[in-house]
Amino acid sequence: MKFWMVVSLFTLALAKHERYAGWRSYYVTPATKEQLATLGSLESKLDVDIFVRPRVDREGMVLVKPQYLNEFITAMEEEGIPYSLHTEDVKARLEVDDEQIEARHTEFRSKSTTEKPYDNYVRLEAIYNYTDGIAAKYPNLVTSVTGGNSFEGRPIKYLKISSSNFQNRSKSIIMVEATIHAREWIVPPAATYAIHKLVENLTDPELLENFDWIILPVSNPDGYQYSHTNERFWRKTRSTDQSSLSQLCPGVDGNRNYDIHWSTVGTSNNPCTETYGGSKAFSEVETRIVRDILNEYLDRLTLFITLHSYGSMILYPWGHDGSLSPNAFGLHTVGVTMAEAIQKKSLPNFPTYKVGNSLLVIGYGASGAGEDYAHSIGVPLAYTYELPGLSRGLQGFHLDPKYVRQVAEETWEGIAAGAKHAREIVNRKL
Ligand code: 0X9
Ligand code: ZN
Repeated sequence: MKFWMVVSLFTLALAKHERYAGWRSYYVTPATKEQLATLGSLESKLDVDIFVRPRVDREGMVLVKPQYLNEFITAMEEEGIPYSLHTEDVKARLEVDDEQIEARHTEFRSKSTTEKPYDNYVRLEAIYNYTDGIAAKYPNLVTSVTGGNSFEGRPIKYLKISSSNFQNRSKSIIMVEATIHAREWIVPPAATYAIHKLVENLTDPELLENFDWIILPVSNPDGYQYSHTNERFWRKTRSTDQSSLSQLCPGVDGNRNYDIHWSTVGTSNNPCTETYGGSKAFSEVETRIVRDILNEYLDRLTLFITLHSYGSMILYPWGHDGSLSPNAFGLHTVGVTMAEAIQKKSLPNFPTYKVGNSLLVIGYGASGAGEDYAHSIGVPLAYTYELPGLSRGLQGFHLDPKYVRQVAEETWEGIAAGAKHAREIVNRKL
């Protein structure tokens, strides 16, 4: 009995990434606008998953399904698009990634130290156990709030952290929202580490004296769970609506679903694409919950950060057309302050952060994004962080779990520096 249980667990583990059998990933670096457009067209033509969107002369990374491999290579060759193999066997690579995660769990177990959600890639349950535990242990400092339930009925929980129970109206509020994109697994560790630094290991009292905090570690719990159990590269929510196509292709890109130039740029109205913006703005309960928090605390919110990966970037509005908001000076200076703080703590083999307007820095326009929405309703400082991740030399689809803590720690430096500088900027009413 025991033997068969072990065998079936083993088979289950092997079957987990079966859908990625034969998949390959490629680096692509279009040299012209035309080549970039060709690559873009492959998204629908060959169902290519553009994992990192390339731009002219800037490398991207794409996932190609086995049935389209030949056509993909032919297209690259015929168009003369520079490309090179990133991963020959995506399924095997994912199995290695899993082994690394498991080995790290084992390492903690053997040391009899409790593994925290910022020490490794962890499941939703571990994140909620941690945040529930924090709220129970520090009732005078922390309140856990369930903003509502996800499409599949999972609670969407956030922590309110305050030394004055959110009653001192002279304090600025800082909000950190994370994991609207399911596959960006480095993101929840950064959010939970921020909680740790504010509650369990406060080294800078000013951060609670002058600020109240809202931290939402997983805004898309359904997608996050699904990326662990079924499809590692799942990005969207898991919702369906009445349309038959949506039944076939569930999910909406939460970062195209906010009511800010909704459904205009860098998004699609086809539910089967990764950037489907939904049937209408805020069609998703997950983005509605973030919207409601933002609106509830708007009068005191000075800084909103939405955590994503990857690319080592700090991005600010407007992401749909690359224009600058009247607060561009504040956005840029605080952005640079945050990046500098991160950089100070970074590792030599990590990429250097870039700071700037979303469209200009990431190289593509996208409407309906969280950071733009927050800024549009009046949050003076609103950013997307793209945390470090895969790049040449840092192989795999996620960073080795041994780097999780590093990313969490350096990201916290950015958030803390941002909070402090935000206060100065906003007080000066720039
Ligand atoms: O495309 C996105 O949603 C973000 N990148 S990701 O790789 N995490 O998917 C970037 C969003 C940038 N912000 C705006 N366009 N406003
Ligand atoms: Zn993202």
